[in-house]
Amino acid sequence: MVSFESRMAAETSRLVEKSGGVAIVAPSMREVPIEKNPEARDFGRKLLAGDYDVVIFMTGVGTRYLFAAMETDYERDRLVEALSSTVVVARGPKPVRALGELEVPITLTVPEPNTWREILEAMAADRRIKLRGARVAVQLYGRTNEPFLRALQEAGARVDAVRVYRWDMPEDRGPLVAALRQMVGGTADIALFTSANQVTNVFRAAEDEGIEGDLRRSLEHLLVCSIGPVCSEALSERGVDVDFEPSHTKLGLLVKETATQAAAMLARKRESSAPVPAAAKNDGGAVAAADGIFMRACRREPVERSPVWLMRQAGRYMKEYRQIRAEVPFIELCKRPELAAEVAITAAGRIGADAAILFSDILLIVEPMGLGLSYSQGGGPRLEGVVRGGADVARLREVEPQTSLGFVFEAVRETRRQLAQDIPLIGFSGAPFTVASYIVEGGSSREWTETQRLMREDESAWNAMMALLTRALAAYLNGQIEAGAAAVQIFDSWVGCLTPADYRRYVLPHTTALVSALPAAVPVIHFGTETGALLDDMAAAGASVLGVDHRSKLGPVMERFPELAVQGNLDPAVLLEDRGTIEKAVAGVLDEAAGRAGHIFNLGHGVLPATPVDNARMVVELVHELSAR
Ligand code: 1CP
Repeated sequence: MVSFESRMAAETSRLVEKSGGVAIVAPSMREVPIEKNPEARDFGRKLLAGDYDVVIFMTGVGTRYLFAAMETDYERDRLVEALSSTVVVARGPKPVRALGELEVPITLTVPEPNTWREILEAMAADRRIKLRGARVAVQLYGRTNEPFLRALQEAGARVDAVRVYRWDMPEDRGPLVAALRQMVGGTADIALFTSANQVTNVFRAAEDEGIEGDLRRSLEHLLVCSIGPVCSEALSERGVDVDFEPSHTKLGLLVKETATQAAAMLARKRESSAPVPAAAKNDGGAVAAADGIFMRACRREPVERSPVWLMRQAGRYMKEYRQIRAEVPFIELCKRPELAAEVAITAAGRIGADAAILFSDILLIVEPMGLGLSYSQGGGPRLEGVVRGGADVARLREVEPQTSLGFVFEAVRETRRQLAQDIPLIGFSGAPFTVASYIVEGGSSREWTETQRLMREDESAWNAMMALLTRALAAYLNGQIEAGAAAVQIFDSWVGCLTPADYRRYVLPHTTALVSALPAAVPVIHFGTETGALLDDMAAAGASVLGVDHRSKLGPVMERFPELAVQGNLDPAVLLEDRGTIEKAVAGVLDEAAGRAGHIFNLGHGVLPATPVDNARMVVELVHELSAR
């Protein structure tokens, strides 16, 4: 349940959890103290000084609030008197009523539909009003109406915008934006609105993020619950149908009654919403995560067949990829969102996978840390300015992904925008250890000796580097989630070189911090290779999906971690064999999973470059066929 409640945020969260739901708390408002409306008070001063010829009142609520703000400084009678000697324009019935209550004489009312165009026309038609050279004040509530202000200026007026705010956006918009992304990405089921102003701010945040359309679409699939008629009216004014109002306008009742009826109401709503054509493209992927088999399997819910995607499904084994790479260097490809999107979407489509993975690389994050990054002809990474001790660590720069890695978030948005609605997009990063191993070794390694040396010989430098990486990776993954990733995978590809004791001491605290910095409702796949001896400790890091390679036996892993979903684990080398061998191996993995809830079929590691694409496609088809329940 997403709650936009601000003042009672903690209380709402407690109520939701008590009723068995998962609370996504996204405060959407901050009350602005009435005396902190500088534009309103400034307006009062200038009005009394006779500085205005025309005053235009746009909204009823805003008019009342403007007066309340001015009255902290000035007597109402004086304000009304000053307005009597100006031209007073009321945009529609609501400001007319508010001005009536305040006993302000109105010079001009505006005909329907009361948009700014009618205001201009009505003023132009009124001989008492001359805009050229006039000093005009426009009362605005919340948002600025730029086109109107511009039109007034173009007509020759000198314009003051008098914006009054009762409710501003929260100081930290992060949780609100993250919740909107989850709604849009389909990882939320219920939206709880507990005031009309929340509706305004939720839509304002969505507009600022450029996802207003996505939000609207997501509200067609989510259960929309409103505390009462005023709030419902605000929603319906925005074209949002309200599914549920409680028996009384009370927060406790809203949560409780919603919780008891949610499952049935959701099922009805989803059944009645129009089916989505298979080829449909959208920019939100609203259905994707909510109902798709990949997301359901991540949550260990029952599925009609096992979802399947392949690690490194986009890459050199695929002709379409090689063609693009013949023209564009790898790093450039990662930095061009429209190309990255094309590669990710083509790959998922070509093999028929149930999920797409962002096209990027785990090492891009080292560039903003101040390390040089390049890729050799063969594709392997090379780093400059490797880190071997405390002094090197001290030189590493703190990463602010929103500025330095914005192209990745743009790639997520672009991929999500173009991807078929029913295919979720997986974001990813390296885990702190695996990224650290490249930073210390300077590139690929098979022994990781320098990494282990630093870890053991200078533990405080190691911890400082891991902590810096963890902060960067948390912001990086959260940015991908905000941009539309429905799940994320943390690749700790090389952590299997450590003993469990070393893992617990040098890695686990950092990976745990990373996982806990991510929203609980977003599935996190925690993957490593050769991790047979580490799985208990890896599970302790807190991710909801454990990725295992082909060296582990899947059945016992699933038995051992009944509370986790498990992803894996066909040997990638099998894809170089003939159909019979592939079929037997796929069936073998499915037998291990034995139809348990929470299995996501994948390879044990990435697709090998020599893999025929047809065989990758064959694996996906076989999984679909053989796992159908
Ligand atoms: O020349 C080229 O075209 C570059 C080859 C390539 C590609 C296609 C590299 C260099 N990275 C990628 C993309 C990539 N990397 C993706 C998105 C594609 C997809 O999966 O569909 C992902 C998820 C990764 C993740 C990645 N990069 C990992 C973790 C996965 C794993 O295989 O363990 C690692 C270790 C890297 C580092 C890296 N980048 C590139 C290569 C060849 C490597 C591995 C090098 C090594 O073995 O040390």
